[in-house]
Amino acid sequence: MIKIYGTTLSNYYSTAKAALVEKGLAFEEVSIMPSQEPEVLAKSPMGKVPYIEVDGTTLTETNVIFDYLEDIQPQPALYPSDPWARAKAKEIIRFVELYLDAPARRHVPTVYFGAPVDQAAYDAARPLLETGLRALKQLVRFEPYIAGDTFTFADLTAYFELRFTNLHTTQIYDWDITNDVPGLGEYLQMVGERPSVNTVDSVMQRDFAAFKNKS
Ligand SMILES: N[C@@H](CCC(=O)N[C@@H](CS)C(=O)NCC(=O)O)C(=O)O
Repeated sequence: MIKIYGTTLSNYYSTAKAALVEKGLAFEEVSIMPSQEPEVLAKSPMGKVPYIEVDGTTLTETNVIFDYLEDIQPQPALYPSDPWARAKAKEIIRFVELYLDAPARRHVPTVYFGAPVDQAAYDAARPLLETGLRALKQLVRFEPYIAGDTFTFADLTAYFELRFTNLHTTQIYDWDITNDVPGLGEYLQMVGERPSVNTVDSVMQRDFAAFKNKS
């Protein structure tokens, strides 16, 4: 059985977990925080979560995990079969990760752990996020899904990573990014109602609230 390692506080962990749920694959969750400790690095070379373990070996990077899941369990398909449409879905995934999640992530110490706002991050991340949103606006389809008329891994990525981005922009800049991309707010609401996403997100929200209460 596939084991998925990480924490329910992680948006990427939630993305990969929702992909397993969508695929109808049996899996076991192992709770672990990202870390640079040797035991974690031995399984996840960057110390990040999520990673999955199959037959004693591990695989990292959420979009690589997507590809593996699609190969071992082709149905229900979570990528379009047409090569161009598939590549366009992957393009959205890449943009969300590199140009939105990554700059927003600079504020994790503040948003997750209550550290003071980092002025260098404050100044650097905002223009990057503005550029990322402008770029994303060119790619999104909302027909009704982000990459077209079928639900794909790009929707899982968009839901968890853009909500993560918005949590950070709202708290740090008082900036709701759903106002910048027409249709984004309604789209996120629709995806959030999907059973796989709703189930995984509810756990993430519950655990995040408990984590914030404790810290
Ligand atoms: N590119 C990675 C990103 C995963 C990631 O950034 N995970 C966060 C938790 S949401 C993490 O492990 N952060 C700790 C770190 O960056 O050292 C993926 O696609 O899985």
